[in-house]
Amino acid sequence: MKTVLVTGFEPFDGERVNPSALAAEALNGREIAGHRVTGVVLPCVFGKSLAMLRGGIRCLQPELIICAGQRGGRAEIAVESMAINIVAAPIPDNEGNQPFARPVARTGPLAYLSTLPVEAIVAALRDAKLPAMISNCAGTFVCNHVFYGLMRTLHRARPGRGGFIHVPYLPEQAQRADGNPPSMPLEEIVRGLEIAVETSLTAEHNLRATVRANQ
Ligand code: PCA
Repeated sequence: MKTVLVTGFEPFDGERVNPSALAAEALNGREIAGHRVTGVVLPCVFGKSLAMLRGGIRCLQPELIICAGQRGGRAEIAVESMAINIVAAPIPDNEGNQPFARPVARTGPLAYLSTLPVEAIVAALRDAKLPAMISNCAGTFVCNHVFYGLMRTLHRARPGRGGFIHVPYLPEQAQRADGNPPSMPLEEIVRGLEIAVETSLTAEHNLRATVRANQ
């Protein structure tokens, strides 16, 4: 059976959980649209995360790769449209690295566009009554670094569908001393990523017009 790779990240910035890791673990082994999902948790460390992702791609040869990460403070599942060639870490990664004002790849282009059907995924998520949006910036921390590295690998070595999705905090993470940010139950995050996988495997076109009409 053909494979889909879904990745999440380990907890970072003092959190005890990362919803993207729990969702990748929940999807591991599931069959979606005739494909078997392999869920992998990446370290929240510059360099190592990308090396592990590339190792997974080499070994699994997946048809589709969706990387996910946590973006605290947002209410929506955010389907990222592009990865940018810059690293500017606002906080240290899990090994204390805090690179700043560096390119992800010295000789790479300024940006890569996601090859997921971004608009079609957002439309499918909204049809399923899940809050969803297109995001045009995945930040400048480890998620964007992995997203850029993924798109560079796909661009250079093996064209295919791949991209990045940010997910909100879990309700338990939103009980904080410094406010009450939006959150989403794990079941909805898992369902959202499942819909993203299914849409990416089945959508022939990017439904730009549909999403515009919904906004
Ligand atoms: N979110 C961070 C890194 C790991 C994660 O889940 C980010 O948005 O860069």
